[in-house]
Amino acid sequence: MRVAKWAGCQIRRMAEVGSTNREAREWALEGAPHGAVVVAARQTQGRGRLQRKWHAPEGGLWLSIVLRPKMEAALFPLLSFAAAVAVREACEAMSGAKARIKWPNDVVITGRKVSGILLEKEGSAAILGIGVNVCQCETHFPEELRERAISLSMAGGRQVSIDAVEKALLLALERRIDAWDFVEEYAEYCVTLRSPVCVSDANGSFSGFAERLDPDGALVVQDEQGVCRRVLAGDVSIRGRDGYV
Ligand code: BT5
Repeated sequence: MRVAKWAGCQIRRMAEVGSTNREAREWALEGAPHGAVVVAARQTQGRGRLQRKWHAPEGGLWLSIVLRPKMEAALFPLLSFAAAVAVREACEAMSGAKARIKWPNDVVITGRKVSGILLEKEGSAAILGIGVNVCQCETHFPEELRERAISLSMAGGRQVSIDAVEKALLLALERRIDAWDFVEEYAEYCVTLRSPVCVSDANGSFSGFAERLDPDGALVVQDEQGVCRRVLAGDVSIRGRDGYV
């Protein structure tokens, strides 16, 4: 099997951490190379976007990778789109179930979230945090997530190995970042595009139709008055009209 060249060139494995993103940020400050990875068996303070919590007990792949890509900082946000494409591919390959992307970078199977991605900046480096539910069963999720979360083992009806997901994911990620050609693949698998959505942020919410992606990853949503509005990842929460996806 092919292995990644730089993704995972150095790996710190931990039994428990607060957040792998925090560990990776600290390592980046100390000079971690491009591709350095922190993996933890469990996180006690896993983080999502917008100060949200990420539930990360044993049973999932919780990793953060330090990236020092040679590109303008303005393009950094696109790294999370590259990651979504890579995670989707790895999830589908490992579970055998169809995996899709919910804008900006959730990966979902049968409408439930199997993976989340958190991109942060640390000086000239990017810290890309990826969480994938791998072998949890339904009762391992807290009550409020049970209807909305899924693991690869649940989706595929078979045991999936966390190590195998890690290898497949690092390889897929490296390929997308090196080739920088993930936009079409993203659009092909994104269930948010060309569908009705409800967008909310700190100032309120509106309904509309997700028309397309701008080159910087912004979602262009036509509101009910026919006005096209650019929606930026990081600022908003987005739902399908009839539920999570
Ligand atoms: C995300 O945020 O989806 C980004 C999650 C990133 C997690 C990784 S794990 C490794 C690295 N270290 C960290 O500390 N974080 C990263 P967001 O789009 O804001 O979604 C958060 C929401 O997802 C929560 O409010 C819950 O509704 C839901 N959620 C939490 N834990 C979940 C889980 N294990 N599976 C599915 N959904 C979950």
